[in-house]
Amino acid sequence: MVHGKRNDMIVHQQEPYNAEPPRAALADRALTPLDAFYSRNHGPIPHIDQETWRVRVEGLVEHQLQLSLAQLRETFEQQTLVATLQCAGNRRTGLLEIRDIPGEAPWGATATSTAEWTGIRLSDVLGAAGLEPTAGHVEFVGPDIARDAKPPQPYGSSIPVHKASSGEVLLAWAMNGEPLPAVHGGPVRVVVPGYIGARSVKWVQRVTVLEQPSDNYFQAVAYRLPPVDADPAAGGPGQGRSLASVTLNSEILTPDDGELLPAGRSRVTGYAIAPDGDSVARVEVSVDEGRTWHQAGIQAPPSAWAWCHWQTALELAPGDVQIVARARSNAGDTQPESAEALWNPKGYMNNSWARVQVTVRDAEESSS
Ligand SMILES: Nc1nc2c(c(=O)[nH]1)N[C@H]1C(S)=C(S)[C@@H](COP(=O)(O)O)O[C@H]1N2
Ligand SMILES: [Mo]
Repeated sequence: MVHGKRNDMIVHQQEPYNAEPPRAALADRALTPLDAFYSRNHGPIPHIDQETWRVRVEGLVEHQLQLSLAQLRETFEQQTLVATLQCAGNRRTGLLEIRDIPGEAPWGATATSTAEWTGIRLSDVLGAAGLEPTAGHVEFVGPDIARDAKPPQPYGSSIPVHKASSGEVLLAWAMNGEPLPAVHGGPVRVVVPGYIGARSVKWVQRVTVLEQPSDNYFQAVAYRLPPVDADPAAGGPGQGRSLASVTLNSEILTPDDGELLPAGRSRVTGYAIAPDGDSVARVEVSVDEGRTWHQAGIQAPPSAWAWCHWQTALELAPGDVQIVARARSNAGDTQPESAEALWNPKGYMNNSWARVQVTVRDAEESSS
């Protein structure tokens, strides 16, 4: 098992390791087992001794801190919460059908997973350090050198102080009750519920309070939505919109794309997720290209920052059938039908209708 993952992970890259699980591995499970949780890495996975690991807290603070894992555990109240991580590149394949996106992995439906995270609140650490009045953003930096950055540099990101102080942002050392595996940022990572996965910095070693957003490549250049006609190589600080919250989205988890099904009633399941602060209000499924829609049953999400699973049973007639799903949020957000207008040169944030193609055999064919 490479990096403790199932053997049937869809591996986009071995080094750095980038892999997502088969759709069925996520179906019907509020929490994703560790061996199926997608993993996104921009550099080599460091193996850090939890005894020697330290995090420094500095910048616009009254007291600089340097804390070991034992000090984090002893000094601050433990907090556990469930949060979904979702890569901004999740569902990029839908954008690749519109136009090529060189240099970016073809993530499918499952660059998203959910865990129960245990650690301490970042807000408690910032409280102990004391924020200066000019504090505007909190930057996180890891030790892994990303060679896809220009120039190559340690992976980093930042979030606004209002999010950092919200109490839901964690410095986490456990995942589903297990010590945080190295591939997911152990011994300690940041978890920013509700935001794109890129902000949840793994192996965090430095927390710096800044006036402005981080100038790290992954905050200032990548993970922005540039204007549609921009040259991807010419992206620069301040160009386009910096990504923070996830967007309203849904996917189909069973049946799988390309699956062969017997005619009759078939169970269709999937996940849906709402932007930070919102919730999924409705999921609808169509098997006639969106002419008629069936409302799916939605399971209560395991937390305010997590996906919800949905399911329905549909009568499928023999032939080639496209199953389509779309969600609506409590705020009235909807998913666009087509990915056409969503295409962007880095291939982020595809939230067009989910589609899988299945072949339905009639009863005689299946028994022969
Ligand atoms: N240090 C570090 N943190 C990182 C990354 C990275 O490459 N290095 N990748 C980010 C991205 S883009 C995502 S989507 C999530 C993925 O977290 P996971 O590998 O635990 O699923 O980690 C984020 N944190
Ligand atoms: Mo990501």
